[in-house]
Amino acid sequence: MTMSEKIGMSEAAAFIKEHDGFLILSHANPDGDTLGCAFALCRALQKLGKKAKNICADELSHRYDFMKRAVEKQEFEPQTYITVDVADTRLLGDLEKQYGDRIDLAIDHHISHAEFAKLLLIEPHAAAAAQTVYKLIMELGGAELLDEKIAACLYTGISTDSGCFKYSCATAETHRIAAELLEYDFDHSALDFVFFDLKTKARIALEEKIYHDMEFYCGGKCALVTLSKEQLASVDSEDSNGLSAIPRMIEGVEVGVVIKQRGNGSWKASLRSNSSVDVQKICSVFGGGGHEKAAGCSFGSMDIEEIKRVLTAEIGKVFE
Ligand SMILES: [Mn+2]
Repeated sequence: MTMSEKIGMSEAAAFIKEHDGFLILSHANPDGDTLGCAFALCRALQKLGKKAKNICADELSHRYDFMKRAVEKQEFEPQTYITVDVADTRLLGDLEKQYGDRIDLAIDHHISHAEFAKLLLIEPHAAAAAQTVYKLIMELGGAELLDEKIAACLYTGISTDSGCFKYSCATAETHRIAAELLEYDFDHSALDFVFFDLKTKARIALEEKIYHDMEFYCGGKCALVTLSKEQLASVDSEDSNGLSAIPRMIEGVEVGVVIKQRGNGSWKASLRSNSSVDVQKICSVFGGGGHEKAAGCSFGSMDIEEIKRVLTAEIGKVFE
């Protein structure tokens, strides 16, 4: 077990300048933040004359093609390992075994960050890890290093993690960084359309099912929906992202819960809070984690009725 050291922006920049051969790792079931960070940092490092590439355990949706085009394909033996937006090595998926214990620098914004890397650049109040990567890139090369491709990647990270700037995690700093990014020439409106408005027919059918099957607990303060692996089979993983936001859109609901079944039969619950309820705390009871207003936990292959019972009982405690 290596000791982790928390560092600041200038130390992280110094570390990067002293090293080379970077492999940047994103979390499995990737989202706009982990990929936006990885591709933006990769491009910035390549522009600094470093060898850099990034990987993810899972395949990327075509929505991220513009990010792929931002980096050059480089072949080399990695020497320096950086994770972006990865709260725990478990979230690396199939990459955990090979890389989990050799991460040099973790750049993250999760309160529940597991401190697995030698160096930690953690900003727990950032709406997205992309905010931290933005500051790191500015530290490395300033506004000249940043360009429209890096800006588009970072903007996507920030917009997707903040629900298009709607979530309470979107602070003045979030908006200031986004404003700086918008100085570069990329079509943010087209990105927002693709990431927030555009839906496949399979996704619409799944949403229909969610509204139909919604259950209410805690006197209507908790809305819950379960999605079996059969129900999820019709959509790809990209289409099943963001479903967790749906139950909490109902008036009177303070905690929204979506429990999805994985291909192997195990269940994963995603909790979203509309109020002062700290769902990170609730999920930690079941070994999970995340943020105050968005968190998750896993239940293995337990009986779904039992999962619903223990989870809603725990949620009910905060309303007592
Ligand atoms: Mn994130």
